Amino acid sequence: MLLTHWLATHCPAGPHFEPMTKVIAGLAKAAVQIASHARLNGLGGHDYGQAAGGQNSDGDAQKALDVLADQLIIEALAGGGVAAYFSEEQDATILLDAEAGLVVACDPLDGSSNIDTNLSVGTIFSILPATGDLANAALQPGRNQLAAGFFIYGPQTILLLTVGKGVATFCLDQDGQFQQLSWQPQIPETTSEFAINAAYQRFWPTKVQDYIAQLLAGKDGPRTRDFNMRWCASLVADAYRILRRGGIFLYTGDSRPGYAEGRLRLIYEANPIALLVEQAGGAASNGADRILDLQPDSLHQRCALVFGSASEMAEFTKQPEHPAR
Ligand code: AFP
Repeated sequence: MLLTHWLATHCPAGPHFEPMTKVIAGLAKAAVQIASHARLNGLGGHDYGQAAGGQNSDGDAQKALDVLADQLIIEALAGGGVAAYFSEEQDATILLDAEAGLVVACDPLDGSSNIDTNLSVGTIFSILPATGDLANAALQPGRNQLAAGFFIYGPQTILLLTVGKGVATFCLDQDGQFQQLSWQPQIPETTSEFAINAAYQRFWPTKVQDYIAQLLAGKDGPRTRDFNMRWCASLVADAYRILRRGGIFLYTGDSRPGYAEGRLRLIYEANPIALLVEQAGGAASNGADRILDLQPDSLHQRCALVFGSASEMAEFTKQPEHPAR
């Protein structure tokens, strides 16, 4: 089934039906263009991994494809249905159609430090109901999301999408069309695989230190089995793997300056990933509280993000907190 047909037959009926089908189709159109630029990076004099000269809201140097992806999405959303657009690459709200009923929050190109290493990158999106104060309409808890998903640009370009009734997946075919896959993600309840950037171990809270030490102890330790580790430094790639075969992903706060709340952003990274993960039977928290219940205070605020297989999430959550040693 083509994405357009799936949208027409699966988006919830009601006032948001028509704009939601238009918005998701618009995001897919932008994703086809982003995928093409990523795939052809280095040809025609283009180097999309190079610094674009600007900085994003957090002071991260913007890559050329960060900026291009953001512009392609804005152009696609200007087609209608969206009152306001919020982006990792934009300091302020982009007001579009004040009469429209939806707002969209995006990380236009997640994992951009991987562009010139030919690793998977992606576009993460969250669709929320527009509220009266459009400038702050993204400041809603993630449980309000009407739809969410991400495109991953890797060996395949795949869309993972939820409109609140499970997760559907679509693969970009050779004709530039998203075709539905039979895969409907259900995260395995248990796992023996974890994802964390171990380079920062000395900065982790003691709860994370103790938990990871137990996993590393393997079958000789309290978990009585060996664990494997993966870290893609691309949230969409780690999330895709976990949605496919289970696992637990951890990016919590740590003692590095500026990392008290970790690295990932609540509104346009943690919330959409958390909705997909819960819709696929997993769990997502900030280490203590459900991500989707967190009330954002500002557009670019960071939050600790732990997600994955439900039983492993319970194992991490019950790990006692200790004062810093
Ligand atoms: P970039 O977009 O700057 O590459 O950051 C990617 C990311 O936000 C997320 O996709 C990764 O999970 C995380 O950062 C990797 O962070 P570390 O570089 O600290 O491992």
